[in-house]
Amino acid sequence: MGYYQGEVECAEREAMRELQSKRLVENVAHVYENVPHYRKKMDDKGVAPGDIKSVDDLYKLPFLTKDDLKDAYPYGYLAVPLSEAVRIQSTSGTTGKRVVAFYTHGDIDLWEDCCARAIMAAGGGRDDVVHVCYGYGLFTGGPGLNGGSHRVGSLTLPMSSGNTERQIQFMTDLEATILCCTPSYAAFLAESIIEQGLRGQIKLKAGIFGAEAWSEEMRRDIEARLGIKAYDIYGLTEISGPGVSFECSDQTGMHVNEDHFIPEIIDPETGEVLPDGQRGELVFTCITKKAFPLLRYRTRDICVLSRKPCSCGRTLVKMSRLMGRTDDMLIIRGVNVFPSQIETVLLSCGFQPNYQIVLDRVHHTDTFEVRVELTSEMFSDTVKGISTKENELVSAMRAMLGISPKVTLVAPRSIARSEGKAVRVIDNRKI
Ligand code: DLL
Repeated sequence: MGYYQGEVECAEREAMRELQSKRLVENVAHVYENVPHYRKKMDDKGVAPGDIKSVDDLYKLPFLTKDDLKDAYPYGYLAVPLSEAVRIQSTSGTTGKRVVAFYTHGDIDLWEDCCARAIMAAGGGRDDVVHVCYGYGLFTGGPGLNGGSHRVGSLTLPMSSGNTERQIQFMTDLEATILCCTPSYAAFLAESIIEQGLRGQIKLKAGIFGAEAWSEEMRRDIEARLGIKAYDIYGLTEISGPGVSFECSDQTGMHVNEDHFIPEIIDPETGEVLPDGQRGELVFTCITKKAFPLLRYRTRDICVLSRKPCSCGRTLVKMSRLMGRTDDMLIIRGVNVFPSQIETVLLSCGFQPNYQIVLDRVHHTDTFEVRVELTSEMFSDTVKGISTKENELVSAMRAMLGISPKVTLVAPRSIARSEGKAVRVIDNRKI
């Protein structure tokens, strides 16, 4: 499979470090000059732009958090005059102020390049038909993959989310070959396509799925049901959107577009930088963006970085599949639980990843229920058969998590489907 920008995607490590250092020095000066909030942070820490001479000095810079951005909402971190900013995108946050990210023409160009790299890594090219059903509008998913697909020269279907009937009709009529959406929506589309007996009519060969956590088991399940190869893609609005990193044919993690975004892994408690291979919080520094170039932004996403050679030939550092977020980790009766662990158990026990975690607190003790949809085949099972399945799930979850949930099996299709990011947790605890 081809590269979109092979010279950077496969650059020698030393050349990449030099490029990063040069760009870092430039962007630190740009931010110091144009963003009073960050200049104050640097001054408070006693760091001057001149102290940052190469990537080795990155650790000297102060961190930025989502709270910093919210405190300076909306324009506080805009680093160019308004006359140069041409676009905003915004996070899907449901509480409080959203984060608004700004783009110059150049920022959009580099973002689209990153998405183009992802599409080519998934086997896309001029002859492909790319069906984008990430949301368009403030969410970055639709605009990002749409732009990347144009750059590659693929025919782009700007479907946006919703209206599953219409999605399937366009997918079959226009013979879409690459599907871009959240993994939960891909699973739902697969379910609907199979139910309608249309599996033979789809021409998909690949999917580019991201924006939410999904397990290896879910990947294999979607791949089998749609007959495609499924690629992970990662990104966040604050850093640009999808395409901060993308998976290649090796399917063992996502290559970070580190000529634009330098990743670090830190200990979320102490802020100390951790070596490759250690699990911690992912931090990004933007070295090319101009309108909203965040430096050392703490993503709250947990993963591991690896620089082992990759079979695809790219030398870009790889981040593992996300292992959770520092803030979506549930603490149930004192035990750390990630929704992705539950998904892994469900798929390995023959269920679909249609589930909801319901938490409450009764007499000062957490209650922990996992509602799981039966598949249509299981639904016709005997009552005894169903209760055996429930018990199997409880034991498998106990083995994975160290605590036992109450498992309630519910009718097929009774848990609301999401067209974007799935809502997995209902936490009624008043803590
Ligand atoms: O979700 C950007 C995106 C769009 C990525 C389409 C991939 C595809 P936000 O709405 O700002 O941006 O949410 C960012 O979503 O910090 C992660 O916690 C999570 N996330 C994104 N991609 C993945 C992934 C978009 N591949 C937040 N796996 C991030 C797991 C992901 N979680």
